[in-house]
Amino acid sequence: MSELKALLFDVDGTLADTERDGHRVAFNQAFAEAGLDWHWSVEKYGDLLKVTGGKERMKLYLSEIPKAEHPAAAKTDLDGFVAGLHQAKTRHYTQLLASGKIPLRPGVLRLLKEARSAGIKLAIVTTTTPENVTALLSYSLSPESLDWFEVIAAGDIVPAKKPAPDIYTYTLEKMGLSAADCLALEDSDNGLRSSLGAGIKTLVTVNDYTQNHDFSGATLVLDQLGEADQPFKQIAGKPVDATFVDMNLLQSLHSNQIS
Ligand code: XBP
Ligand code: MG
Repeated sequence: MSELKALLFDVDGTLADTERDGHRVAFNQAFAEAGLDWHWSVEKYGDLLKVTGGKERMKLYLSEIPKAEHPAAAKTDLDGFVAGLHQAKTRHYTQLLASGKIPLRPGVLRLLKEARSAGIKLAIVTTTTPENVTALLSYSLSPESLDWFEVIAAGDIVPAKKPAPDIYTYTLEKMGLSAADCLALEDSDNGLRSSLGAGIKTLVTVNDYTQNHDFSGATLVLDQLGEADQPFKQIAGKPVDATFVDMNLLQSLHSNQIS
């Protein structure tokens, strides 16, 4: 049995609850700045989250609007139009993160520190744009935390985004590790399908947008990583006798001896 050598962290929804009050708000700010009458409500954004990638998400939204109503710039150069909007959105999003409004989820900082103390390698495996990872870690954690991660695999670095396994297989290759050496932490069905597609055991912490997703194949599904004074709620997976996720629990999940 391979020992646990690395934890592979998803970002949006896993490290922090970034979608509803972060990305969605930034998209709407970019739309308003561009003079578009587009506004993504909390509910609409939840529908659009079925597509990963902000540029891909805007193209999905456009596909739902009659072509005659598309902005002129979208008709002449769709990719250029979407790329320009996405750059503006990323600027708004990183400004939002700089305001410190998006905290890390419970247990994330504690688990990162425990893993580092235990000599476990860390990586980021995300669909979001690299600048967003830099901003989240810098503002919600610390600038030096960027060095905690051996690999930061993000955004367009791979041809196919989650749920394709590409971003996870890319990370394994860069780290020189096998799937059996690792455990992934995810929040969504797209993310789980991506990590499982790469053969990696996965722990899921759900959020408001993903709580009803299909998490078949996950090793454990929780409402959060928890803290000593803030126990998690187990949603699926073999019952564990822990109340918060620590390295002991992750080691036992990885080696199949459910504690
Ligand atoms: C979540 C995503 C991203 C974000 C938006 O990524 O699908 O597209 O919603 O970020 P993950 P961008 O859960 O894999 O961290 O606009 O930069 O794509
Ligand atoms: Mg996610």
